[in-house]
Amino acid sequence: MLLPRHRGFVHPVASDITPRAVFEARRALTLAALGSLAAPWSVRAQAAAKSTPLPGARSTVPGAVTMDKPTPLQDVSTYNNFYEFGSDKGIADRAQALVTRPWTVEITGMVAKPLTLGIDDLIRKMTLEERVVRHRCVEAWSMVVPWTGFALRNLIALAEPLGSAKYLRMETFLDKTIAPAQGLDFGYPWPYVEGITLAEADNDLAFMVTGAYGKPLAKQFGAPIRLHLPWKYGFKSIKSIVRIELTDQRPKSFWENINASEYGFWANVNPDVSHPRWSQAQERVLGSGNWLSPDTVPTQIYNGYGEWVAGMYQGLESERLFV
Ligand SMILES: Nc1nc2c(c(=O)[nH]1)N[C@H]1C(S)=C(S)[C@@H](COP(=O)(O)O)O[C@H]1N2
Ligand SMILES: [Mo]
Repeated sequence: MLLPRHRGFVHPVASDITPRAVFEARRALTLAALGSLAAPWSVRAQAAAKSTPLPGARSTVPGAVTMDKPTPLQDVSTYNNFYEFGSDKGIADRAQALVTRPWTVEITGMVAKPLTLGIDDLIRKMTLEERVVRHRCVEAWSMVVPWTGFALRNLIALAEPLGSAKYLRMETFLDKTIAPAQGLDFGYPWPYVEGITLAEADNDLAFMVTGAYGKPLAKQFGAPIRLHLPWKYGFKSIKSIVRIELTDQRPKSFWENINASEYGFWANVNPDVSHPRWSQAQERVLGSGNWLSPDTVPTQIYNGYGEWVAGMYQGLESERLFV
């Protein structure tokens, strides 16, 4: 991955952080607004608004849903990594070629009940919640996004993993008529693949995303369904997923196949472990700043989510846990 040209960054300062009361009122409004969208989204969203606690302190992940101010949609939706549509950040237009219906997600491998679900049936099965979380790209930029979706574990549970399963291997679509870059020979091992341990998939913070900013997921964000792992570098958060395989073999990811020395399996965020080509100590926060003098904030270990995730790595200190 190349260090991106950065445009428009600003870092949140104390006055930008939304007071809790305002934040909670806004969340309530957002969930109410979700209910007015088209089916099946609205069916679930209305149910979610009625039956699930509002995010924030009352979420299934107490305290983890941040009160950070979301990065403006305009910035997040025009600066994307989605290599299927090219290696530049301006892929949003090209990504509109993605055909998201019909779309199926297969859960296979070491499971008692292999499943293939149409995306709308899948979304109807799940209870949606909204989470405002930070995203830290390995290229040292970050953003705050209000995602809608559900805990990954709730999806995996439907397939009843066998005791022998240790990892999840996830795959993106493969179709060069939609994503011409997949037909070009740059030595990229398409389709995009990512992997995590079953323990990581079971973590409260491992989130499957089907919406953002109160709307169904825009194509450039990885519609119709993508992963978000807020404590890991962004490349682990695979977009436009079609297959999840449970396995006892550690999956080799797309980026690990391209350059294992730069992109390891664990890839947890750590300001003290530099990427071989740049420091990870600071991050440029996507926003409304001036690209000539981008504002930066210090990067936090596990992207600030250590309280929820650090325990998973106890006893694994001999592994290369960061980048
Ligand atoms: N299929 C696929 N998933 C992907 C990528 C990609 O190129 N292809 N890029 C990753 C990287 S490097 C990042 S930072 C995030 C970017 O997500 P965003 O464009 O929604 O910000 O998606 C990740 N998921
Ligand atoms: Mo990234």
